[in-house]
Amino acid sequence: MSQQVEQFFENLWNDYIKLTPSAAKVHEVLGQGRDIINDHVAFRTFNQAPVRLETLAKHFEAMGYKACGDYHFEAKRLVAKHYEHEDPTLPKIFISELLVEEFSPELQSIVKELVAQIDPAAVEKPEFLYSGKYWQISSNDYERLLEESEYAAWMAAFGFRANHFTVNVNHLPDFESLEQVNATLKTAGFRLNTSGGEIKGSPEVYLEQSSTMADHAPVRFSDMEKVIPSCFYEFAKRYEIAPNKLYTGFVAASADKIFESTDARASAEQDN
Ligand code: OOG
Ligand code: NI
Repeated sequence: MSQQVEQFFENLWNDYIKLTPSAAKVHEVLGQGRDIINDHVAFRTFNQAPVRLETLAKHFEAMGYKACGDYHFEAKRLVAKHYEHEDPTLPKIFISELLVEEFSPELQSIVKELVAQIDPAAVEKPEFLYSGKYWQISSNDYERLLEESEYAAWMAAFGFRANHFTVNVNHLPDFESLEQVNATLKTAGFRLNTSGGEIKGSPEVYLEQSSTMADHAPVRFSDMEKVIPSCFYEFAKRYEIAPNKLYTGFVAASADKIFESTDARASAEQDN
């Protein structure tokens, strides 16, 4: 791995843990001092120039990543792609984008106003991928987005950065199963995303996934500060699709539920 690529992932991680302090605790609890290998990192964006999925992906293609899978989430009005690198120590990359034109004119106009504030030259630098947001947004507009799309509201509040990292459970020496990982996390006080069940997927689809509910972080809106869900940690166990060959793709039905890890309304339901 080149030093530049290594530095990129280190910067991405450092930005992520600022908003996700529990990530350090996840490493402590699951790694017990040993390095954790990440299966993938996920990014979110809008399908609007200059920040379309394909434009952001160019940074990964320049690092040697190749486009591998396409996904569509009809109810959430999102599409996604995943990228893989031939260096097995590098995480896969999952990038989704919101299909803005499928929402109300009001949502479209709020989002377009945000995106218009981005200098297209900024997007051309790899640092863009952990540079946060380029706009001011009122708490009212945030709430308005939240009514239609939790994803749009998250993007408006946090901008461009890793949405989550994902522990590669196959590489955790002390854990045989995802159940065991989940039980250890719950004992340590973590709250897991239970949408679609604690474990999404199965050996039959060659991938099992779980995730924490997002941490909470203070966000400065133009009129006030609010504490809202920020980023989460995911856990993935992969199964062999052929002898000695693990499945490397994603599972749309499972991913659909993982998106809800930043949804405070889903977590409020869990509390009831
Ligand atoms: C992405 C959710 C999907 C996965 O691994 O299936 C996902 C997101 O929440 O932005 O990460
Ligand atoms: Ni993920």
